[in-house]
Amino acid sequence: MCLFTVKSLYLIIQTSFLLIIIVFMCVCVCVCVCQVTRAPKLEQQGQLLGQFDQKAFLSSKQLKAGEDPYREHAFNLQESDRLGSERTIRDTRHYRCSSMTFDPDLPPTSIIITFHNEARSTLLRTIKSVLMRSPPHLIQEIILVDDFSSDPEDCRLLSQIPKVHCLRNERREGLIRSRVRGASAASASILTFLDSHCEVNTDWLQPMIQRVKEDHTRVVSPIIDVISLDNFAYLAASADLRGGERSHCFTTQTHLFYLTPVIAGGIFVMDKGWFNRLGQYDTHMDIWGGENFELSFRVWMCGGSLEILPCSRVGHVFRKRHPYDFPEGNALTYIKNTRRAAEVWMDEYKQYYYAARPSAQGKAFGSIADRLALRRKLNCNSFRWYLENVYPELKIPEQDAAYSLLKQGGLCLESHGTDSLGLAECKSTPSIPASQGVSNPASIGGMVNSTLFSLLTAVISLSLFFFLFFFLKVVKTLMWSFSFAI
Ligand SMILES: [Mn+2]
Repeated sequence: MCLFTVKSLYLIIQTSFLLIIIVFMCVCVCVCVCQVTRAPKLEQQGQLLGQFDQKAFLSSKQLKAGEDPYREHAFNLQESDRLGSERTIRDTRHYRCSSMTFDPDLPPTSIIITFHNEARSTLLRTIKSVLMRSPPHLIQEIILVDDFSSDPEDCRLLSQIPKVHCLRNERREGLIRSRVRGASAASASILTFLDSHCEVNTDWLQPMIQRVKEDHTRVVSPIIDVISLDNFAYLAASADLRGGERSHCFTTQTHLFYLTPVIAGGIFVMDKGWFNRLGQYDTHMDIWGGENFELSFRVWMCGGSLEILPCSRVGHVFRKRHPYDFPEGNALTYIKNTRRAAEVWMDEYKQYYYAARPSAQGKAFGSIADRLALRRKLNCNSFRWYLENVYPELKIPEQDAAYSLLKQGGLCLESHGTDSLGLAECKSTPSIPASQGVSNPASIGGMVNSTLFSLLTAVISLSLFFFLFFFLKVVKTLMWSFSFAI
């Protein structure tokens, strides 16, 4: 009788221990690995969208049966439409980011999104992700600039969403002049430029506004995660910037940032006064391309700095080709824009730009007199200063024909021997040492950080489990020998 009670007690203890450990492990793994953005409640949804009828907006422009889903937007439109206007995505930040604190009095920002014939589902997802994943008091307004899309209805309908205004260009102006128009209309003191096929992640905005509030000359960018153009999977980009080297990572209390010589340019936050003082953008640049170099050189050389904040994450659909046409041709526009950047900012180093792009010689690029005057007025540093102080790792050809690389998201800023800088899709180069981060897929680095904690927890739980298992085995044996002794 006594033995029976002891045995059942032992069984009960054993089972409860097992159950507790299994539940504990499941919770740990779920909380840490599958951390995702929170879905908004239904009543919140109503408040977010006001009178806007998202079902009607999305359903009136669906892909027809048999149509190539990649044709119009260079991404899988069918998959984007299937996802609808919102979804939960994985929180790709380092787990320590979620414990960061911010000033309670952060200033609000105007979000500026320019678009040209964007797919309705991706554009609406961009807007909704901003409304759902930003503290409402930090969003002063969302300014859409419709760069003469074929259907003016997109702009009109989206203006029905609370806080959203839409400006429509009367002719095709390109990203640069559209952004300047949006910035001029902005009423907040901080500007946030966003691409039209993005999804912002948990607490993306606060780290960037915090850094700009502390010092208005900082221009800050998030880590840009990759949204697959085929299946729209949200993939974490590597947090290892500057070729996997972490020496430029600083922390001030809890705020993590990397200084960067160039930003990708699609997504960044900048003080409006500083944006205007630095001469906004070079509005003689057309459509797209090169403006990120011009802005990056100008910010650094004229007294500001560029940062990437690993605790701020925004997903972006990287595409392999431009889905829209350039009125003067893709290559000509890119050459005109980059040539303007080189002529105004690169001093004697522009020879390397021409060495890499001999076709740029003799191509028209318009007058740069006003930009040179701006550079003099702002008393900016030389390009040599920029190379020596901001990007000393970049070996210029006359010193060393070494390979240098800066990576963000799926894009790489590369210099190969005598080639000049260029932002393009990352090429896998097996001859480059792994330490330079080239052969590592972009998604792995970022995941390592965020899953390290969960792996550790799992290992501890497993050890605990085996320890208890063997401990109970020993107890069991002892009990048996004890019962025989009786
Ligand atoms: Mn884009």
